[in-house]
Amino acid sequence: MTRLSAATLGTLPPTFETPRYDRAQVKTGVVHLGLGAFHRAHQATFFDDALAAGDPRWGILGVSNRSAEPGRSLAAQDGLYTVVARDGDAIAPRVIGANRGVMVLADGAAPVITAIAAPETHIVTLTITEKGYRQRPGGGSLDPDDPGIRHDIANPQAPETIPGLLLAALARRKATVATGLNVISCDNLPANGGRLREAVLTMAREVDPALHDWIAAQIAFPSTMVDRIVPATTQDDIAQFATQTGVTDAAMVKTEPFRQWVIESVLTADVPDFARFGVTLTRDVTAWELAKLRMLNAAHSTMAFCGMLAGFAFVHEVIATGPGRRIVEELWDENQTTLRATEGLDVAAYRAATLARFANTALHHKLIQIAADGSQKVPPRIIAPLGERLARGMASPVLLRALAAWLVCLTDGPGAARPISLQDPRAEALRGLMRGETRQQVGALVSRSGLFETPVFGGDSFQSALAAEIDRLRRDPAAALTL
Ligand code: CS2
Repeated sequence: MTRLSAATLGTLPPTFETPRYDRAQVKTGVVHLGLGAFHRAHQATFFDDALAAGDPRWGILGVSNRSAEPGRSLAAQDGLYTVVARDGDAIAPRVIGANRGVMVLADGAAPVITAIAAPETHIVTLTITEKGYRQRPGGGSLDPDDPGIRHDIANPQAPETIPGLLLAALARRKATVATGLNVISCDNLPANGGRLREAVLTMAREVDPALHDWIAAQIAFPSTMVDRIVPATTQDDIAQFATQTGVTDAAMVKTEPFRQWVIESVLTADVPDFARFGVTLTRDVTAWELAKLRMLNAAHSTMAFCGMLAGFAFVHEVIATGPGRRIVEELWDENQTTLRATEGLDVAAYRAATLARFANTALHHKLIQIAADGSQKVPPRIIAPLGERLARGMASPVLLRALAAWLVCLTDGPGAARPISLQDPRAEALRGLMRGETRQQVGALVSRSGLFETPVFGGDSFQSALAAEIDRLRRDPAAALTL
């Protein structure tokens, strides 16, 4: 058995793709905030492409929020790890050499601030999940009442939130190198870059108006669409990979062959030649974001909530059933009416490709993983298109089903027919609103959760229909996928 490291790199089986560049020459041009599996399987592969193309500026300093992992296992392997793309029985292992070190934010923000302000840093990428943006409950803008945001405005030198960290780092950059920077959000929320910019500028306005103006002029916050399915890698995956290849890699990430990155073409300063590595640069990223959120992500969430109620555990199991496939297709029929056309986006082809990706039996993508953080994910994926269709007088039985299934999963704890325990920062608050008989629960939720921003949800016919759907699912969760 070979343990992946710099010393063993030359001895890996020929099926392994390995870094074709001199790692000793690589500089740190990227600071990534939120060092999880998604970043390592997505953005890092594009920067690794840039290194392989002979541009040594794009090594990555990874910053993890709290966890000392994956820093520990990466350090033990000289920063190397394998991205294992699986499709059915086929695997394509690619060793990524772009990582130049790991910091843990919980150990102190100061070194991260220094790294972001360093002259050779040109890009900050972020995967901090929807929660990290500290938006108002329904999304859309910074929540000025968020305790972390209030803290950071009062103590800009000692930030607790990511927008606050960026602000502190940009203040340092302005005072030192004074050169521009690209801050590239890679999270699944609409107008992700625009929202991050608004969050940082809102805080800057309070803290230092001159800094606000400098950031507004010098720092690019492109919005992006990112796509690669990266289920949590398990110890079993690591063991199976070792058996298949003879290589042990404690930091490997499993994923699918597909990857996609669309970046709004507002980049400033130095960036890799992104287009050469398959990245789409466009002025119109919104159309792509909507397609991703309302087709792929909305289908994921629908399969997760309905699939769990019906007793399934994995995406590929749901999509292998007639009702599972049908609910996804009909959801797409509904949500497709809310998309925007843009050059290069072929929705029919996107649907077909996404269906095939869901059917990949090698991923073992857990429904419970997708179902987490519904309070952050359901508004852009389900509630927003539902509201748009409602405003146009269109019935949306599948969106309604998905919403009801989420609420049933969220509220029916131990003792229910199928107890499900969802991770969600707002779970307690939402459960607190859902008391009394179902129609009352729905009324309280719509008026007081902040999740239903537009007045279209105020009508009795919508609320009664949602209540009826919730009752039906509580009575017969096994039928949750059946339309
Ligand atoms: C998933 C996404 O967990 C989830 O919410 O829908 O992580 C999804 O796998 C990615 O967005 C795919 O690019």
